[in-house]
Amino acid sequence: ESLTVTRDLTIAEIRLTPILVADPPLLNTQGVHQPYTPRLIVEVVTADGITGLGETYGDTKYLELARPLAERLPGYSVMDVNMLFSLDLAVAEGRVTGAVDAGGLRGVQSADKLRLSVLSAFEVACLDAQGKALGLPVHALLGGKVRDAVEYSAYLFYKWAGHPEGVAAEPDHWGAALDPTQVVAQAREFKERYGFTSFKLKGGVFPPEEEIAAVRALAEAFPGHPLRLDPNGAWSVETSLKVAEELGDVLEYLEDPTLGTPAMAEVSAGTEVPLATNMCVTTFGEIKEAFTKDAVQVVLSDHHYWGGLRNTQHLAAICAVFGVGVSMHSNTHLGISLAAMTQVASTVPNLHHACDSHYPWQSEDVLTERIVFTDGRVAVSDAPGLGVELDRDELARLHRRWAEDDGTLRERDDAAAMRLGEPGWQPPVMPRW
Ligand code: GKR
Ligand code: MG
Repeated sequence: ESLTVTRDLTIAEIRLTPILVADPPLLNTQGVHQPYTPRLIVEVVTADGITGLGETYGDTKYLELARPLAERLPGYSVMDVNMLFSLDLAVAEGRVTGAVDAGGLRGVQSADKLRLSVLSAFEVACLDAQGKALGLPVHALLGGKVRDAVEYSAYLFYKWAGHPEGVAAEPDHWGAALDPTQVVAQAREFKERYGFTSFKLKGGVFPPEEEIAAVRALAEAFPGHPLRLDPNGAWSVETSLKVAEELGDVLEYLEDPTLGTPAMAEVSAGTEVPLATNMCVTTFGEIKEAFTKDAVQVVLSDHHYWGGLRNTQHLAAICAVFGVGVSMHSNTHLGISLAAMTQVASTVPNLHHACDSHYPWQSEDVLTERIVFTDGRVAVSDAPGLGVELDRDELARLHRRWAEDDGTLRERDDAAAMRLGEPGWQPPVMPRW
């Protein structure tokens, strides 16, 4: 059957919808998740009425970049993805300040990274529209899938039972997780509900001995299951090496034990435990130093800040050349991002570690059907585009929540959320331990 495209692929309209999505009180080294997290939903509409979907961070700084971009794109084709990345967006030079990146959980905060985080949502939306126009899944546009399902790991968090008293929030059923027994109970529920067989624990919350005990408890409860611990750089080199020694027999990898490539390289030189990162290698410019110093053995892409699905493939190719592993980490996100992760992950031959996803923590989504994990995997959709459909009522409801917010929740700020429970709390000076 020949493929004939008779549709007009010109971009007629871009719709940007900032939303606030419910988020449980998940703890990390920078504080705790706010009850609602901002996300931005991007719709690229073609002259023929095809709508492509994208999703990215929704803090004001991202919105401010997305708006002028949205005005410039009508008239271009959804096929013009390379052009999209060459558009000169007016981003402030130098480092971006402020809480926009949740206080440093995702590495260097540069203007270019901000630009790429916004562009990625437009790239994904264009790919979704292309796929819908051609009747092809996004993975086919990326060269085709090499697997039919993508494996994810359970993403375990220390958490409070609920957001602080008096703070408007959606309740969640997960309960508290503040010690090894509760962490194991959380892991068990993840396994029962979604079939995950590998586990990542977000650390950097309690002193290392307590987190070591939690990982040990997981190893005992789930023998042979791959385990990771990610303190987001909260430890010194010395502490990192101690943790590596104590948990070396059960860890698949340690994720960002310490901050910065030189310190990661020191840890790497002193242990056989592989190190993974989504903090010291977060841009193409950071690769050379890290790989030359053998600072990391696995790079975790985030297609948002790496600049989309094609850049994620470029990253994977570079990692392959250097014999460095590649996988993906996540932030609070909805189904459009999960669909995009799954599509690109299905095309990466050298993806040998389960990706992690926050998705099970999100009780809300803007899709008509939630994406399902079976045996810890998401089946790779072969439907046109990303294979997902927007639930306009939910989108409108979550947008109303954003519109009605007094501005306090429009910027993700985990430290501010922490202060509501513990007045005066400040993010620790790193390394904390
Ligand atoms: O959502 O608390 C969180 C995570 O700590 C997230 O912000 C990180 O970027 O999941 C990420 C990670 O792997 O470091
Ligand atoms: Mg991480």
